[in-house]
Amino acid sequence: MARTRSKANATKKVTHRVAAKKSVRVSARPGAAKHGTVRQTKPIDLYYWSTPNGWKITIMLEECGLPYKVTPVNIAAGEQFKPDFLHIAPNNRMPAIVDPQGPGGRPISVFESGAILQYLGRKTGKFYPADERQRVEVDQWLFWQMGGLGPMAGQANHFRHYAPSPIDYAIKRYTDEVNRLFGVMNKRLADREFLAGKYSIADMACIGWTNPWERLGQDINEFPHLKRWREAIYARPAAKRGLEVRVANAPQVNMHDPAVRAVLFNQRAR
Ligand SMILES: N[C@@H](CCC(=O)N[C@@H](CS)C(=O)NCC(=O)O)C(=O)O
Repeated sequence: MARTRSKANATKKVTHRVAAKKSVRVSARPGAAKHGTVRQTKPIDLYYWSTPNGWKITIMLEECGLPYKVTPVNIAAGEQFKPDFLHIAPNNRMPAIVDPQGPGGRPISVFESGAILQYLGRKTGKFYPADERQRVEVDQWLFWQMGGLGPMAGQANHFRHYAPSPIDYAIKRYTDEVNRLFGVMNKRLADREFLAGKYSIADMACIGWTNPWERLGQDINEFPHLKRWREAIYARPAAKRGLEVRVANAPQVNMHDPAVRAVLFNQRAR
């Protein structure tokens, strides 16, 4: 079982050890350079802050039993703009990973949470089916999250809680859009256990974005299938562990602090 050893100082490297499986299956998709099994002997470096986008990756790493090492990226302190991090993640956003045992046995870095989930899914052959029809099912809901649920929930959260003065139009627009998206998910989950049928990276991408349903102005009880799905994911020990990976001082971030707001909001090209 994975053990999280969090440290008070988020700028230090925090090591989260997971039970490393002896071998990790490499995806058998057509055209893959290498088939068979690889032994993940070196931990994957995860650049992380505990947010819904970060949890996607901790859930997947925990579910796959891959060893990983968490390097906190304190986005409230501007660590996402450090040159070393930008080299890995040019969009100055976490999460990102460096897999020391990438294709051909050489290191590879990946940014964008959806791309990381797909990469780990192909690498392990887990939670991302190789069968094309099943893969399309997963991809649809993964991209639905990346282009819809995540950005809309992010804007709803921003305008509901962080705007310097309330803008009714923006609050209504994004709260309604989250409501619509929750409705889409609820309908989808009415006749299947998970978004793509079987549990997959699409579910991992979405779960964290449904956690703050109250902050997003929603009542989860209006979405019974969504509620049931949330409970099914939280009943998975690995998913729960992934969702519990915290950086010790993250909750202390004061979003009303002008210095934090200057880092996180209204950035322009640099
Ligand atoms: N599309 C990106 C979004 C990542 C993202 O927005 N990360 C946020 C935290 S949830 C971040 O790093 N923010 C830093 C900033 O806004 O400067 C992904 O899915 O990886």
